[in-house]
Amino acid sequence: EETNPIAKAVDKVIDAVAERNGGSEIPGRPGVEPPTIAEPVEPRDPLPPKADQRGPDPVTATGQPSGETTETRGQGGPFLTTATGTRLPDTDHSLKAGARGPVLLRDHHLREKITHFDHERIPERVVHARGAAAHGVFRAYGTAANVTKAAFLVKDVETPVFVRFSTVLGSRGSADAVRDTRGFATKFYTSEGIFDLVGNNIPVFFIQDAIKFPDVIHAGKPHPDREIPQAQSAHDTFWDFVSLHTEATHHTLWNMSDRGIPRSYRMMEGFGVHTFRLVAADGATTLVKFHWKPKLGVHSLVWEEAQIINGVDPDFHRRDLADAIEAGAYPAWELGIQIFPDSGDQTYEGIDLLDPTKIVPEELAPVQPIGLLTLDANPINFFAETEQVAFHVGHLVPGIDVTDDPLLAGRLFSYLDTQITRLGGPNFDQLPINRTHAPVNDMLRDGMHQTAVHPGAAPYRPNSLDGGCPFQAPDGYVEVPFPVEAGARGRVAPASYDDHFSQPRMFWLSLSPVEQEHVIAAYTFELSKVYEPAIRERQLKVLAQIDPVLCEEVAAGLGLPVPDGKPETIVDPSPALSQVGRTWPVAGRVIGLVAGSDIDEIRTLRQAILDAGMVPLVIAPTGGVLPGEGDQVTVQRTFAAARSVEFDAILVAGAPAPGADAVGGRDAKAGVPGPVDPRVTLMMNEAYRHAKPLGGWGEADATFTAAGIPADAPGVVSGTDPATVLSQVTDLLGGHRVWDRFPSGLA
Ligand code: HDD
Repeated sequence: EETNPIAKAVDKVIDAVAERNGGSEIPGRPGVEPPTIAEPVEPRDPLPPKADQRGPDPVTATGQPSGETTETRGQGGPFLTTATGTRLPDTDHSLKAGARGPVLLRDHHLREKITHFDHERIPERVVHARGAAAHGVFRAYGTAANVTKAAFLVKDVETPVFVRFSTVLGSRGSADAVRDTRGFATKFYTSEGIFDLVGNNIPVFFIQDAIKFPDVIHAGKPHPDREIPQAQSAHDTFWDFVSLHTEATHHTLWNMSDRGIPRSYRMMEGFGVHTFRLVAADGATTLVKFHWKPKLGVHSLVWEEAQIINGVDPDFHRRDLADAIEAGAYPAWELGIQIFPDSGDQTYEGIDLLDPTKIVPEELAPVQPIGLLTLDANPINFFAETEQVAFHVGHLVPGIDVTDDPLLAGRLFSYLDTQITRLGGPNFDQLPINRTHAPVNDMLRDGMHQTAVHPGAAPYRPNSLDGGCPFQAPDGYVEVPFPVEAGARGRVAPASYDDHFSQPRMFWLSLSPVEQEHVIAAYTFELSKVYEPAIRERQLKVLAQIDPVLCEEVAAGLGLPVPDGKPETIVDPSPALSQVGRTWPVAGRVIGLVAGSDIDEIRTLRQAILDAGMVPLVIAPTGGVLPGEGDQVTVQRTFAAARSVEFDAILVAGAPAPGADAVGGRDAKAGVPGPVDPRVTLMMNEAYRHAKPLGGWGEADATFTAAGIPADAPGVVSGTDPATVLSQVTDLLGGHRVWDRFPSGLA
């Protein structure tokens, strides 16, 4: 029968917990004794990975099937040993001369344990240090077969993938919802070798030449003296650099737009950024740009919400991705390509395809779908998979070639190089998560952390000792013999690279008034954090080149005069760049349900929300279960733990909550009659200001009034029938937010 995947997953978890507890059910369920979680006194099987978890496919270091299973890997056995397999009777006490005597240096187990621990961390990535990843599968539609011979793009071929999302600037422990670019890196384990598409959620880059990468990153990272601020661009060095280096204008504008604060990794677009060259079976070549289009649509947080999230739940995006996959609500993206003829000059409609600060509007070159990516399993071990995965733009397969984009050229060097430090030597390709699924017959030998045992005597070519093997493959990877433009050697760039403002203007003009307002607020916020007046003034001059209204509004916010200067180019907007105005699936959206005293009503609504593929979270003054007859309803968020940012919409049940004096009222223990609990008022008020759909029935109006929410405000649904209110709120969620609620002085 067809049931909601989330409901199914919840049942699965309940069953698994029940089984682990020896057949009894989970606490909070009818007639169940709470389980005792006692320390086992004899070995028993470890818990297997949960249903939502999968590790890298077990292949050997040379790509052959290993015969290994997930269960046989790591810490599966009953008895503790040293790293070399000697059994240990005690790991809780150091070896001492007498109970109160000195610890002895000869304690090899103590030394091994502490030494290994001392080296548990590896250097974090110099950029994109904080990330979250998942396993999945890519299924090709076959529609790219006429432009590329890549085997994984042939119709119906399924390719395992591992995808890592990331922020760029923050360190490993920083918060998720910062204003930043997001990485979107995909490893395709194809039958012809690994293909890595190492992209971002923003289709352009700050710089046109890789030699500037250390500059832009040094400017964006925290100040070198005090290491402040963490994981953000709102500081002097960043704005100093981008106001001087105006080729960064386009990317910076995207960062200041809603794209800089995605609602979820599941709701971001991804872009390969550079133009790539595809090669068909007959040798014909085509230029393309890669796009990932999320099935759930492209959605963002609002800035205040993002800031609150970073304190309340710094793991917001990481948790959201893992929870969705665990619940069976698998995120999916369509891979698409924009196709351009491989003309000699590598331009399209006057746009330089080798300039990574430029896009080609979708209205000029539609994105043509070529396959579907579905993420369906969480990693088993964060370090072994998410941390040790090594992406490289030079991991290419026959049918996909790079272009002469100078940004890409530097990247082709950087990724391999950085992994050698980060992963401790040149054999990181042998780590389980990085192993190709294609057979490996390289002649690379030895080195730190070599795990393959290479047979044979002749790792060189030509040889006769190993029968001449491996032979060069006639169908192997060949670089396209594209002619190189003749010219004098020099540190130069083409004239087209000087246009830094026409596309930022196009992006600005493509946004809806609400989105433009958010951009103005973002620039005003960031520049307010800049101490040096000269930098603020200089950046205003840059904004004047994008748009006069943008510049005036930000100048007004900063209390600075509007500089001279105006846009010099006339451009058409690209409506595809706006995120607002369409309707999207609501799968996985989180609805907060402020419980009333009618437990039947809450039970029914909870189920209705689950049936719609969304996630209900029951909110009540205190934890435990809601009092009442029949199946119990567990409270998932107490007033003390609930904060608006966790919910996409909030429903307030009509009758007063149990233990409260009014709807969402004070804890009965406080015994104070009257006003709505201030924590509920705050929650509702924030949700209102963040333009989230709100609903309530019966006495819920008291809560809205206490939170300063006008009864007739857009997207506030009051009624008498909870089911009708839920259905209207669900419709509103399809548009992500109640956009009319933002004040718009620009329309
Ligand atoms: Fe990069 C990591 C994306 C330009 C040098 N980059 C990294 C990651 C992503 C990108 C998603 C994280 C991969 C992961 O999850 O492990 N980078 C981009 C995009 C760029 C770009 C879309 C421009 C179009 N990057 C870029 C340049 C350079 C680098 C120009 C150097 C010249 N990037 C690196 C790196 C990193 C990296 C230093 C750090 C960690 C790593 O590679 O594995 O090599």
